[in-house]
Amino acid sequence: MKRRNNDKKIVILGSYNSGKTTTLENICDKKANIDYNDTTIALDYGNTIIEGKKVHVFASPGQERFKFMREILSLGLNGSIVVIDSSKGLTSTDKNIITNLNSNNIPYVVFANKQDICPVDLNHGGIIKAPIIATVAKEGKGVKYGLKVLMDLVEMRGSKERR
Ligand SMILES: Nc1nc2c(ncn2[C@@H]2O[C@H](COP(=O)(O)OP(=O)(O)OP(=O)(O)O)[C@@H](O)[C@H]2O)c(=O)[nH]1
Ligand SMILES: [Mg+2]
Repeated sequence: MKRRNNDKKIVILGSYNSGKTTTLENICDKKANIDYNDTTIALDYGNTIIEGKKVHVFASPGQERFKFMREILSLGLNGSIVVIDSSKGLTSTDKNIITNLNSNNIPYVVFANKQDICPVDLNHGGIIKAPIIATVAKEGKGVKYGLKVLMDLVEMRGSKERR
């Protein structure tokens, strides 16, 4: 990956099977996956251009045994999308991820995914300190809008830091 100064790095996190790979596939123009039997075992990568800026998007594996990949992929990130399976709610993995993002002050959005099988329940006990966006990743619903919301947060962070 060629990363220029203005390029942004976004990492998609969340529990096993929540829809991270599907989300990446719906927001990126170019993409590659490393998976086995349809579950991500290393990473997914894709990129897209938003308002003239290149955005590199990585999706982590959800299985707990690949937690180390989540940590490697998160190095130097500008922002994160946490994809939750709304039919399961917030898992302990999701809670750990969100707590980490909160304490490191990283811009993020939460995708309440699989709204087609479970209509929105946005009351997640108050730990989410970020916009929650209803998505149906497999139909591409809400995902591009959600990325745009995240990129606005990332931009706001950048302009605060430049002040
Ligand atoms: N009903 C429904 N199914 C979805 C949606 N998004 C993804 N899926 C399905 O959920 C399953 C898992 O999707 P993936 O995108 O592979 O999930 P993942 O989070 O990358 O999974 P891991 O990499 O194994 O953690 C697949 O069968 C998808 O087709 C959605 O919005 N609605
Ligand atoms: Mg995956």
